[in-house]
Amino acid sequence: MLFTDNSLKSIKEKVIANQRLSFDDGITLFNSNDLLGIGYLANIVRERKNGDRAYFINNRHINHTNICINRCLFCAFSKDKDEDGAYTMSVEDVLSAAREQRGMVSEFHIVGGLHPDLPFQYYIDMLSVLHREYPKVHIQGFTAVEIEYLSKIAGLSIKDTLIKLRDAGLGSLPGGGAEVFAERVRQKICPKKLNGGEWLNIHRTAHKIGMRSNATMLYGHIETIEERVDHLLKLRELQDETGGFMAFIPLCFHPKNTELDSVSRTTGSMDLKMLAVSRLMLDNFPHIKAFWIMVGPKLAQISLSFGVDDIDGTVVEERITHSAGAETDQSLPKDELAGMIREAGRVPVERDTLYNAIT
Ligand code: V47
Ligand code: SF4
Repeated sequence: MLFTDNSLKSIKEKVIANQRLSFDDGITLFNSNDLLGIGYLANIVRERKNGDRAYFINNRHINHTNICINRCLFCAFSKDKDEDGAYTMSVEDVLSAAREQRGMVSEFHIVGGLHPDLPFQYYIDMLSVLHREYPKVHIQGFTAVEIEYLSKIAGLSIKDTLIKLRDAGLGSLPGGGAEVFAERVRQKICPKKLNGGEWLNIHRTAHKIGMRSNATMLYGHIETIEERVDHLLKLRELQDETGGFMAFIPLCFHPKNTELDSVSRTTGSMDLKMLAVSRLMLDNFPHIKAFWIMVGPKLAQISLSFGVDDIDGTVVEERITHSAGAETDQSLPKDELAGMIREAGRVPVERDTLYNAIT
């Protein structure tokens, strides 16, 4: 591989020797325009960890309410309680949405806004009825932001909140709500949200009770590359401590219908670089996921040669990115996901939430 950027040479040596990259290496990678060079390096790590396998999951997203007291500036999904388009699904509605799949999925992915009035029991009931009817379907639900809010409503510690939710059927936590950990950024784009340390602590607590989780970063708005690298290193540090993260999912910002609509959409080069640099910096994360709903199926496919080993799943219904102008479909059938992967020269593996292959 011929590198067009000489500054990548020392990083190449570290990657080949399986050595950890530093903060400065992260900055060098983000500053480099040698996309093929970066992708080549990320592919080495990807193949070392996951061979030729590329994962997808047969899942169903359910967003139970869009009413949210936080109103983050980057969010086009949330509404105030009395605003047009505000909705809240009853527990019965959630069950009906789940029944549309007739139990054919292996995961329900449930996230929503911070509703001012719903009691803790609503969440316990939702999990209980889903778990009773579909005991084999893994429920991945509630971002750290929601867990913190639920702990306040329930008057319980984070640990006891997680245990109560787990007893009702919760299997793992999704990676949302992380945004960018830097306080400068949070003050500007999500001032009411829990801070970076609190997000990390909720995942730490989940991992300590044996619950696995994912991590995300929302990029392509006002963050600097230093803030991106700092975010990745904070995740890497927690993963060193607990080993509880499964996948990292960089989420590209969709500005339409948000308070930040003057920001341009991310480009293909930025998305691929973000995915590849994540693979290189997060040496202790087993999986890097390109959420095809956000980056688009075509780029998700190409990313399988740039560090990515997972393209998420069938999804079925997606409101968060589509409220913010995503032009992707809301669902892709299993055989199309598998076909995309095969055409990219990888071996499709249908997985469950915990990355066990479904045969
Ligand atoms: O927390 C909100 C982000 C997240 C926008 O864990 C936006 O496997 C882009 O976390 N443009 C929710 N992003 C989605 C999420 C997720 C998705 C798929 C898989 C997993 C996983 C997690 O979406 C939010 C926020 O960070 N978001 N608004 C927007 N306008
Ligand atoms: Fe609420 Fe989450 Fe949207 Fe922020 S990103 S406004 S917390 S739904």
